[in-house]
Amino acid sequence: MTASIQHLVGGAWFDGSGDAVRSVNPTRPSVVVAEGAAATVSDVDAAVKAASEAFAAWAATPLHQRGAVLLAAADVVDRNAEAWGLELATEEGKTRAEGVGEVRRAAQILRYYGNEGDRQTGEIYASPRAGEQILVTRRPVGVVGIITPFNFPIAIPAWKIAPALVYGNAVVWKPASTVPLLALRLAQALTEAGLPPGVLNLLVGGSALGDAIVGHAGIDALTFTGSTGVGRRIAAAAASRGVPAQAEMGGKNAAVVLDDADFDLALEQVLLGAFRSTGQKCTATSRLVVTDGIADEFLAALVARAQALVVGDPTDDATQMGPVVSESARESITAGIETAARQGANLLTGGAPYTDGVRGEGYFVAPTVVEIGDTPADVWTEELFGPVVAVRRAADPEEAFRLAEDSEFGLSAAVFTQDLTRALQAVETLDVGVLHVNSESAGADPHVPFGGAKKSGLGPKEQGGAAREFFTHTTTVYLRGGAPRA
Ligand code: UN1
Repeated sequence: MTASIQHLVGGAWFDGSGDAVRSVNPTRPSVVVAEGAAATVSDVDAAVKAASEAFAAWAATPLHQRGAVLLAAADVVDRNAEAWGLELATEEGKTRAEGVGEVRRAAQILRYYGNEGDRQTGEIYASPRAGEQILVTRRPVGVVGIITPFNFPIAIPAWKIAPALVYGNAVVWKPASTVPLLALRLAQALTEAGLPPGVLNLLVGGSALGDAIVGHAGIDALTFTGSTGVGRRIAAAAASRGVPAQAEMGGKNAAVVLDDADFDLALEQVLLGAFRSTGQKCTATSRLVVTDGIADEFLAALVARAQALVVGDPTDDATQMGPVVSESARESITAGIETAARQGANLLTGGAPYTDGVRGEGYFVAPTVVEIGDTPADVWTEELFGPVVAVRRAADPEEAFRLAEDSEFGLSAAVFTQDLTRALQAVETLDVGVLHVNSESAGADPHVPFGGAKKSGLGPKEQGGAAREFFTHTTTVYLRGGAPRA
């Protein structure tokens, strides 16, 4: 059954009056998953107005009470995890198990921030002056514009919206129009949990709608996850209006496998990092550096495992990798592989289109491993956002770390070694926001900072206590009394 896409402003759901929006099942593109009409620029005005009007009362609501709404929403999300996880797999293309896992992760994030009332909310400093204390308190920033990508259609929204709300902000949210269904579900969960009208407003539509939010004078802060180009544009627009922006952007994450690594563990984790979610994670392993002593054996095993992956309908439980999200994604990934071949890369596996059954019909790309040498190759530097890993060999660990660092991005990395000295060297050498020692490059926990170094991110990190830096600002309070009354 096709779901209908609606928008939420001021607590009321309504049909859009803009261009048609439709999401299709990337496994069977003739099947429409959700459809409706986009929200319009005038809906943005209405949403910002509703958010501004709701803001003061929400900000004045006790933190524990705001948190209680998130905790109730977490229960709704958990209760629906199986059904919504299946919808997610159907609309986005990751496997059902990953879809259900992502929905549960969203619940976990809501729960983490739901408990914020039980944590420290400010600081107190000694004053150099007698009779004075210095307090640092926190206030919400106001109306936050939130723009989220297709690849984690409920977890990424949860990790932006939950802290925004718990710290007392109001939200205008635009999810990716290619995958809107889980956005509707999350907004429904928060509404059912008792979030007051206007505190969260949801508008579905394309980039014009995003631009209208980004440029709106009533938006006090902007947070975005998605492509590097768009992230930079949003940050520039925010700077020109004098409002803070947080942008989580590209990655070209390396896994470094050293000679002494636990071979089977490294193999399994590189495979997961490269091909889970069909490689469509900003934290996916898209580069592999392997030292000469095990390179032949490791690459042969990786190719064999990649070829053995069960690629197909993500709602079939035997499937290990589903399609990419859209036809244009498939085209750009395929073009990237062709460019790699033209630039002299050695295609170890993948690269050929599927022609059989559902894989011929849907937006499938085979797990692809390409080895490159010393000559420049775009596949080494540019994010393809698909199941493609570019490999280079290194003579020793120093060269391996140098190659891992050979990127303008610095989101995540994984290092496989059993040598403590090498692990410590990686911690000291690799300039990344997230470093995994003996586990895959992807993954995030709600209670710890998430985000990139170098050109992968702008603004404060996300999740955990770090999120507070973006969704609040501090007031330094110099607190003195007077002489006691006689
Ligand atoms: C993860 O690695 O589980 O867009 C999360 C992305 C990241 C989230 C990755 N912001 O892929």
